[in-house]
Amino acid sequence: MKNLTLVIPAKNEEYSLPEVLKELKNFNLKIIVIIENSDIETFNAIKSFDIEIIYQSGRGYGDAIIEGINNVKTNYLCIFNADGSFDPKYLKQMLDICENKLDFVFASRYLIGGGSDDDTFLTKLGNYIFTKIGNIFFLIKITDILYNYLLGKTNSFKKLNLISKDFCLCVELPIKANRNNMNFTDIPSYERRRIAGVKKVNEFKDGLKILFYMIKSFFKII
Ligand SMILES: Nc1nc2c(ncn2[C@@H]2O[C@H](COP(=O)(O)OP(=O)(O)O)[C@@H](O)[C@H]2O)c(=O)[nH]1
Ligand SMILES: [Mg+2]
Repeated sequence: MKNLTLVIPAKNEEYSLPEVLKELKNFNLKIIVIIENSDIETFNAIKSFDIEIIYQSGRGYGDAIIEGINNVKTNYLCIFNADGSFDPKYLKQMLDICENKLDFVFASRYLIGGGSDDDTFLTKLGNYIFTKIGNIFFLIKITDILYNYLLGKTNSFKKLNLISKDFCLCVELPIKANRNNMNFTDIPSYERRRIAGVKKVNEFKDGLKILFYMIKSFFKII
């Protein structure tokens, strides 16, 4: 998969990310990891791997992904997590489905054949609600709006002009893809438990931010 780059935002992932990178060694693809410059532990844990490490100039999950996307040189890229929850066995299938036909392929935990060992009651509920809002108010035909495990054409990602520095990026992306009449689909995917460390998403704070983002976006204030 020489034409694919993984964009991996990472924050305090010194225990998980080396395991993730070891697993990815068999896949023959390019990897960009984006970290804050204060995150010395993660840097030290991954500096011996054959990857590109970028220090983000801003802060936040979305900010890291945007900086990563801007540095991709291959035709395809995939947003990938540093915590071990994304299974790379889906990458080839996602690339095959996407190549020459679609702008994006989203992985979904909620299609038959998918699932999760990492979902809590709250994240599952939140995801259900936000996915439904996406389906009903934005006519987005995907089944797992917050997972943000997606592969697509690098040019299509760049065309979206993403601006969210935080977890709102997860909804900004499909909303803008739909508004730009881009073509996408989703496939079932199983989410594994994170290897170590703690989740960075705060169900309430980030959930509210995402809700406000969707309301503003619906009324085209953003
Ligand atoms: N660079 C950077 N990475 C982040 C930030 N917040 C989360 N991440 C990374 O984004 C990915 C998803 O975050 P995670 O805590 O696992 O949230 P989840 O989506 O609920 O599983 C992980 O690889 C995190 O290390 C951030 O502020 N900056
Ligand atoms: Mg995670």
